[in-house]
Amino acid sequence: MTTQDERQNKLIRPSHYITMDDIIREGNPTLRGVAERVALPLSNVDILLGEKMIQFLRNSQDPVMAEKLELRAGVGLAAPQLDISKRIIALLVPSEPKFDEEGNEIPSKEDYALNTVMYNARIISHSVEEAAIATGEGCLSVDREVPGYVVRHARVTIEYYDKNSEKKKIRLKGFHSMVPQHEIDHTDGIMFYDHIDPENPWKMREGMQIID
Ligand code: NB4
Ligand code: NI
Repeated sequence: MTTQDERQNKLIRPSHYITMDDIIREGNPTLRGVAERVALPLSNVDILLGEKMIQFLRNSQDPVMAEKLELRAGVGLAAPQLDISKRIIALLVPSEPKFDEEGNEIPSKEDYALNTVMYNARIISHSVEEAAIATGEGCLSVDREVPGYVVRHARVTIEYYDKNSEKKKIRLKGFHSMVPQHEIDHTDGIMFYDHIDPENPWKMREGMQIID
Protein backbone atom coordinates (compact mmCIF):
# COMPACT_ATOMS: atom_id res chain seq x y z
CA MET A 1 0.00 0.00 0.00
CA THR A 2 1.21 3.45 -0.89
CA THR A 3 -0.30 6.81 -0.12
CA GLN A 4 -0.82 9.53 -2.71
CA ASP A 5 1.91 11.66 -1.09
CA GLU A 6 4.36 8.75 -1.32
CA ARG A 7 3.54 8.25 -4.98
CA GLN A 8 3.93 11.96 -5.71
CA ASN A 9 7.27 12.10 -3.85
CA LYS A 10 8.56 9.24 -5.99
CA LEU A 11 7.41 10.88 -9.24
CA ILE A 12 9.16 14.18 -8.44
CA ARG A 13 12.55 12.72 -7.53
CA PRO A 14 15.20 14.41 -9.75
CA SER A 15 16.34 11.04 -11.18
CA HIS A 16 12.82 9.89 -12.07
CA TYR A 17 11.43 10.08 -15.58
CA ILE A 18 7.70 9.50 -15.89
CA THR A 19 7.07 6.49 -18.14
CA MET A 20 4.03 4.46 -19.21
CA ASP A 21 4.51 2.37 -16.02
CA ASP A 22 3.50 5.42 -13.97
CA ILE A 23 0.29 5.91 -15.95
CA ILE A 24 -2.78 4.11 -14.64
CA ARG A 25 -5.22 2.50 -17.05
CA GLU A 26 -8.95 2.16 -17.55
CA GLY A 27 -10.50 0.21 -14.68
CA ASN A 28 -8.48 2.02 -12.02
CA PRO A 29 -11.11 3.90 -9.96
CA THR A 30 -8.93 7.04 -9.68
CA LEU A 31 -9.75 7.75 -13.35
CA ARG A 32 -13.44 7.94 -12.46
CA GLY A 33 -13.04 10.12 -9.36
CA VAL A 34 -13.35 13.90 -9.08
CA ALA A 35 -9.89 15.26 -8.28
CA GLU A 36 -9.21 17.72 -5.44
CA ARG A 37 -8.26 21.33 -6.05
CA VAL A 38 -4.65 22.09 -5.11
CA ALA A 39 -3.85 24.50 -2.29
CA LEU A 40 -2.68 28.01 -3.15
CA PRO A 41 -0.08 29.34 -3.14
CA LEU A 42 1.24 26.17 -4.73
CA SER A 43 3.43 23.79 -2.73
CA ASN A 44 6.83 22.86 -4.10
CA VAL A 45 5.72 19.27 -4.65
CA ASP A 46 2.81 20.39 -6.84
CA ILE A 47 5.08 22.72 -8.85
CA LEU A 48 7.61 19.89 -9.33
CA LEU A 49 4.92 17.43 -10.43
CA GLY A 50 3.78 19.92 -13.09
CA GLU A 51 7.37 20.20 -14.35
CA LYS A 52 7.69 16.40 -14.48
CA MET A 53 4.46 16.14 -16.45
CA ILE A 54 5.78 18.62 -19.05
CA GLN A 55 9.07 16.70 -19.18
CA PHE A 56 7.11 13.50 -19.89
CA LEU A 57 5.23 15.18 -22.76
CA ARG A 58 8.45 16.59 -24.21
CA ASN A 59 10.11 13.14 -24.05
CA SER A 60 7.02 11.49 -25.55
CA GLN A 61 7.30 13.79 -28.59
CA ASP A 62 11.04 13.24 -28.99
CA PRO A 63 11.65 10.20 -31.23
CA VAL A 64 14.89 9.24 -29.46
CA MET A 65 13.61 9.61 -25.89
CA ALA A 66 10.24 8.09 -26.75
CA GLU A 67 11.84 4.94 -28.10
CA LYS A 68 14.30 4.69 -25.21
CA LEU A 69 11.59 5.06 -22.56
CA GLU A 70 8.91 3.25 -24.65
CA LEU A 71 6.52 6.20 -24.47
CA ARG A 72 3.34 6.76 -26.44
CA ALA A 73 3.20 10.31 -27.83
CA GLY A 74 1.08 12.79 -25.91
CA VAL A 75 0.13 16.45 -26.09
CA GLY A 76 -1.55 16.52 -22.68
CA LEU A 77 -1.45 14.75 -19.33
CA ALA A 78 -3.57 15.01 -16.18
CA ALA A 79 -2.40 14.19 -12.64
CA PRO A 80 -5.16 11.59 -12.05
CA GLN A 81 -3.51 9.52 -14.83
CA LEU A 82 -0.53 9.25 -12.45
CA ASP A 83 -2.87 8.12 -9.67
CA ILE A 84 -2.60 11.61 -8.14
CA SER A 85 -6.15 12.84 -7.63
CA LYS A 86 -5.34 16.55 -7.94
CA ARG A 87 -6.51 19.21 -10.41
CA ILE A 88 -3.17 19.53 -12.24
CA ILE A 89 -2.96 19.30 -16.03
CA ALA A 90 -0.05 19.75 -18.45
CA LEU A 91 -0.39 20.81 -22.08
CA LEU A 92 2.39 20.64 -24.68
CA VAL A 93 1.20 21.28 -28.22
CA PRO A 94 3.84 21.87 -30.91
CA SER A 95 3.39 24.84 -33.26
CA GLU A 96 2.28 24.20 -36.83
CA PRO A 97 5.40 23.48 -38.89
CA LYS A 98 6.39 26.48 -41.05
CA PHE A 99 7.46 26.28 -44.69
CA ASP A 100 9.69 28.49 -46.88
CA GLU A 101 8.97 29.66 -50.47
CA GLU A 102 10.17 26.33 -51.89
CA GLY A 103 7.84 24.45 -49.60
CA ASN A 104 10.63 23.13 -47.39
CA GLU A 105 9.88 22.81 -43.71
CA ILE A 106 11.74 25.38 -41.62
CA PRO A 107 12.94 23.44 -38.59
CA SER A 108 11.72 25.06 -35.40
CA LYS A 109 12.75 22.95 -32.43
CA GLU A 110 11.14 23.63 -29.07
CA ASP A 111 8.46 25.84 -30.58
CA TYR A 112 5.12 25.28 -28.87
CA ALA A 113 1.68 26.74 -29.40
CA LEU A 114 0.82 25.61 -25.84
CA ASN A 115 3.36 24.80 -23.13
CA THR A 116 1.59 25.18 -19.83
CA VAL A 117 0.83 23.57 -16.52
CA MET A 118 -2.61 24.57 -15.31
CA TYR A 119 -3.67 24.24 -11.68
CA ASN A 120 -7.37 24.18 -10.72
CA ALA A 121 -8.31 24.83 -14.36
CA ARG A 122 -11.98 25.33 -15.10
CA ILE A 123 -14.02 26.27 -18.13
CA ILE A 124 -15.73 29.56 -17.26
CA SER A 125 -17.49 29.93 -20.62
CA HIS A 126 -17.79 28.10 -23.90
CA SER A 127 -19.30 28.39 -27.37
CA VAL A 128 -22.63 26.87 -28.29
CA GLU A 129 -20.85 25.57 -31.37
CA GLU A 130 -19.35 22.10 -31.05
CA ALA A 131 -16.15 20.62 -32.49
CA ALA A 132 -14.41 17.26 -32.80
CA ILE A 133 -11.02 16.05 -33.99
CA ALA A 134 -11.48 14.41 -37.42
CA THR A 135 -9.67 11.20 -36.42
CA GLY A 136 -11.24 10.86 -32.99
CA GLU A 137 -9.11 10.76 -29.83
CA GLY A 138 -6.79 8.44 -28.00
CA CYS A 139 -5.82 8.40 -24.35
CA LEU A 140 -2.64 7.23 -22.65
CA SER A 141 -4.83 5.54 -20.04
CA VAL A 142 -6.78 3.58 -22.67
CA ASP A 143 -4.98 0.65 -24.37
CA ARG A 144 -7.50 0.22 -27.17
CA GLU A 145 -8.91 2.28 -29.97
CA VAL A 146 -12.33 3.77 -29.43
CA PRO A 147 -13.41 5.24 -32.78
CA GLY A 148 -15.83 8.14 -33.20
CA TYR A 149 -16.23 11.89 -32.92
CA VAL A 150 -15.51 13.13 -29.41
CA VAL A 151 -17.99 16.00 -29.30
CA ARG A 152 -16.56 18.99 -27.43
CA HIS A 153 -16.98 22.78 -27.26
CA ALA A 154 -15.50 24.60 -30.29
CA ARG A 155 -14.21 27.46 -28.10
CA VAL A 156 -13.54 27.68 -24.38
CA THR A 157 -12.40 30.28 -21.88
CA ILE A 158 -10.37 28.67 -19.13
CA GLU A 159 -9.45 30.15 -15.79
CA TYR A 160 -6.49 28.56 -14.00
CA TYR A 161 -3.50 29.20 -11.78
CA ASP A 162 -0.05 29.04 -13.33
CA LYS A 163 3.17 27.68 -11.76
CA ASN A 164 3.67 31.05 -10.00
CA SER A 165 0.24 30.73 -8.36
CA GLU A 166 -1.01 33.59 -10.52
CA LYS A 167 -4.58 33.55 -11.77
CA LYS A 168 -4.82 33.45 -15.57
CA LYS A 169 -7.55 33.44 -18.16
CA ILE A 170 -7.09 32.07 -21.68
CA ARG A 171 -9.38 31.74 -24.68
CA LEU A 172 -8.74 28.77 -26.95
CA LYS A 173 -10.28 27.47 -30.15
CA GLY A 174 -9.77 24.61 -32.57
CA PHE A 175 -7.30 21.87 -31.69
CA HIS A 176 -5.84 24.02 -28.90
CA SER A 177 -9.17 23.94 -27.09
CA MET A 178 -9.58 20.15 -27.45
CA VAL A 179 -6.50 19.29 -25.39
CA PRO A 180 -7.41 21.14 -22.16
CA GLN A 181 -11.01 19.88 -22.47
CA HIS A 182 -9.70 16.28 -22.59
CA GLU A 183 -7.44 16.97 -19.58
CA ILE A 184 -9.99 18.87 -17.47
CA ASP A 185 -12.34 15.92 -18.09
CA HIS A 186 -9.73 13.63 -16.45
CA THR A 187 -9.86 15.79 -13.32
CA ASP A 188 -13.64 15.25 -13.31
CA GLY A 189 -13.52 11.48 -13.89
CA ILE A 190 -14.71 11.77 -17.50
CA MET A 191 -13.17 9.67 -20.31
CA PHE A 192 -13.09 10.80 -23.98
CA TYR A 193 -15.44 8.01 -25.09
CA ASP A 194 -18.15 9.36 -22.76
CA HIS A 195 -18.56 12.04 -25.48
CA ILE A 196 -18.93 9.56 -28.39
CA ASP A 197 -22.43 8.72 -29.63
CA PRO A 198 -22.73 4.97 -28.90
CA GLU A 199 -25.41 4.49 -31.60
CA ASN A 200 -23.50 6.18 -34.41
CA PRO A 201 -19.91 7.12 -33.43
CA TRP A 202 -19.22 9.11 -36.64
CA LYS A 203 -22.59 10.84 -36.80
CA MET A 204 -22.25 14.42 -38.00
CA ARG A 205 -24.03 16.91 -35.75
CA GLU A 206 -25.43 20.16 -37.10
CA GLY A 207 -22.84 22.94 -37.02
CA MET A 208 -20.12 20.71 -35.56
CA GLN A 209 -16.63 21.82 -36.57
CA ILE A 210 -14.32 19.01 -37.72
CA ILE A 211 -10.69 19.70 -36.79
CA ASP A 212 -7.98 18.10 -38.94
C1 NB4 B 1 -4.60 13.71 -25.10
C2 NB4 B 1 -5.16 14.25 -26.42
C3 NB4 B 1 -6.18 13.38 -27.09
C4 NB4 B 1 -7.03 14.32 -27.90
C5 NB4 B 1 -4.46 14.60 -30.93
C6 NB4 B 1 -3.16 13.96 -30.59
C7 NB4 B 1 -1.96 12.48 -29.27
C8 NB4 B 1 -2.80 12.46 -26.31
C9 NB4 B 1 -3.86 12.38 -25.23
C10 NB4 B 1 -6.88 15.68 -27.33
C11 NB4 B 1 -5.88 15.57 -26.24
C12 NB4 B 1 -3.10 12.06 -23.94
C13 NB4 B 1 -3.98 12.82 -21.82
C14 NB4 B 1 -0.79 12.83 -29.95
C15 NB4 B 1 -0.87 13.78 -30.96
C16 NB4 B 1 0.21 15.41 -32.48
C17 NB4 B 1 1.47 16.20 -32.25
C18 NB4 B 1 3.86 16.17 -32.18
C19 NB4 B 1 5.09 15.37 -32.36
C20 NB4 B 1 3.92 13.42 -31.75
C21 NB4 B 1 2.65 14.22 -31.57
C22 NB4 B 1 1.43 13.40 -31.86
F1 NB4 B 1 0.35 12.29 -29.60
N1 NB4 B 1 -3.12 13.06 -29.60
N2 NB4 B 1 -1.90 11.54 -28.25
N3 NB4 B 1 -2.83 11.51 -27.29
N4 NB4 B 1 -3.95 11.87 -22.82
N5 NB4 B 1 -2.06 14.33 -31.27
N6 NB4 B 1 0.23 14.19 -31.70
N7 NB4 B 1 2.68 15.39 -32.45
O1 NB4 B 1 -1.97 13.32 -26.29
O2 NB4 B 1 -4.50 10.68 -22.59
O3 NB4 B 1 -5.05 12.70 -20.97
O4 NB4 B 1 5.05 14.23 -31.47
NI1 NI C 1 -6.38 11.07 -21.62
